[in-house]
Amino acid sequence: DVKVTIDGKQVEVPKGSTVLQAAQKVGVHIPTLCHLDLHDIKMVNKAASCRICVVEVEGRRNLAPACATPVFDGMVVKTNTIRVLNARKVVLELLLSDHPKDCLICPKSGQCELQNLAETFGLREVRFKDGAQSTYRKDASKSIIRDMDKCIMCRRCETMCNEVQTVGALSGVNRGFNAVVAPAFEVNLEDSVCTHCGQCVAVCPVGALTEQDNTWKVVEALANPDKVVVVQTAPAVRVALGEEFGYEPGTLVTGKMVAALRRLGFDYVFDTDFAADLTIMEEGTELLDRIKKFLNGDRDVKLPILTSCCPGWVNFIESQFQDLLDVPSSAKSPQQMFGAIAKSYYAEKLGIPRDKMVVVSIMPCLAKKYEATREEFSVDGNPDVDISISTRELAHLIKRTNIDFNELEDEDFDRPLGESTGAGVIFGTTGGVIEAATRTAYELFTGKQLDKVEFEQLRGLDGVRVATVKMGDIDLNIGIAHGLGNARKLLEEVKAGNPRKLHAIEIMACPGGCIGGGGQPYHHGNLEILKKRAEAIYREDAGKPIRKSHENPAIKELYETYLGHPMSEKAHHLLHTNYTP
Ligand code: HC1
Ligand code: SF4
Repeated sequence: DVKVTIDGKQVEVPKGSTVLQAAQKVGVHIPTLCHLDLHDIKMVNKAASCRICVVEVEGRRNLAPACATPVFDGMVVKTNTIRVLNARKVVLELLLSDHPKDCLICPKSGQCELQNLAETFGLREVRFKDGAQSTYRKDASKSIIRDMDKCIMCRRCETMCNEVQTVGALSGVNRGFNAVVAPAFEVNLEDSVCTHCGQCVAVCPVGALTEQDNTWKVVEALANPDKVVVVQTAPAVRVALGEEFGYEPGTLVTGKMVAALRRLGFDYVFDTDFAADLTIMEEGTELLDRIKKFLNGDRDVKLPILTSCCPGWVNFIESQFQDLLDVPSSAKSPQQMFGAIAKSYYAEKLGIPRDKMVVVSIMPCLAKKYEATREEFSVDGNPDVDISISTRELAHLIKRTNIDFNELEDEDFDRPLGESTGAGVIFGTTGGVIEAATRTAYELFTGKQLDKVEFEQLRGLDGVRVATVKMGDIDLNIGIAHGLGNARKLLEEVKAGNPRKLHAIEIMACPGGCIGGGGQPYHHGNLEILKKRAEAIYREDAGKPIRKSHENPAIKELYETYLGHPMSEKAHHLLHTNYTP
């Protein structure tokens, strides 16, 4: 270890650490714009390009960037001298000289790291304002808006997309003034290999990458007297929405969220968790089906089965592993199962035609926006899910309509499509889908009741996890990956003949699963927040009276009165899909 003094405070850090790491250890905050260290998901953006983190090192003439300067024994660093502050101010002014000044109408306003710094530094004018400004074509996919005029070339998105997600949709092209981060050949994001996962949006410090905002479409639907507007809320929303209203990360706001949705004017407030239970019925049956065939000697059966509820992941396999397209479960995602059931079973119950119903989904995810528009998820041009908005967008809607969220009394979901179990809730965190499936598969396969529904061996935040669950006389080998780079590792294994003999694999595109989705409140680099959201998910599960999908009474009724049984012809038609390159 080496001893360093930072702003008069002594600290010992391992050799090879940077000044920034030493400062963090001793609680001295040094601002960064490009640098981002997401240790838990193995992402470090080391661009060292923005220079906002400069510090003074005793004995050195030039200021040094804290993120890229290694410590040495006896080093004395000052982070807040007038020279440092002046240098940071000039860096900001230079950045702003080539940055639009439309903060008032920028989608990132209030959450922008550049805006925050400009405010902290008390910038009231931009000195270098007469130079040319770079301008780029705006680009919008179904999920994401790229406004490269606002890009500060921090390269966080590139590191996320290439190194964590291994998608390679974004990279730096051109040099100098024309340099920009873009898809290859500068095609539109929609036409690139982008999976819509939204993780680039989650780390962009400015307004260069933001979500397609669908909130006004929701306002319009709610104002239309001819429509019955139904809303579904994804499992991971309730554990993060509170952050937008000042609650500690990990606070469960399920009851307030439901109350707020009623105040907004939705006719029925339902739960994607109901459809998650339904997914387990279909996917779990499919899993057991494949296993039974395998045990009966069928060597063509596709094992491991892959979960299919994450649309970013589906996009990834469709574009990058086209030879594996018959491996995932054919079950639609809960979002889409919900839409299909709402516009058939429930519309029939209400006695209305499907096009009188508008289905809105509240999702932690940006890829859900894209998924909702996929043609196969519509009937005669009428989509099963009409509008998908993110957790952040819901928070905006609630604030826009003067609802005092913090004062709301808890309310409960409507029935029957709001009835769910703990198994549905845990879908929202990595490992949860397969744990939910295991709870049901175990009981259906063995005919025995589980003494303990928690499968701790499937939980945690390691990027790739493998565990074995005893199911009667067979050992069920389960793989879990979250983050597409980790998914790639397991897929390569499957391609290489499945040496670990996995029977089922859960994959989620976003680090952490849906709790870390691209539409969640910004974590601003603090991944402790994801851990707290995951804990909240398991708390919600533990507090549910029913914790296994096959015991959900509304699901049982749906099968008894409408679908028949899992994988029935009707279920197949409404709840299953196939994948296309
Ligand atoms: Fe998810 Fe899912 S868990 S994909 O992460 O299977 O978005 O929350 O709604 O559809 O249920 C997202 C979350 C969500 C689906 C479910
Ligand atoms: Fe890459 Fe995901 Fe961003 Fe697409 S949405 S550019 S895949 S990080």
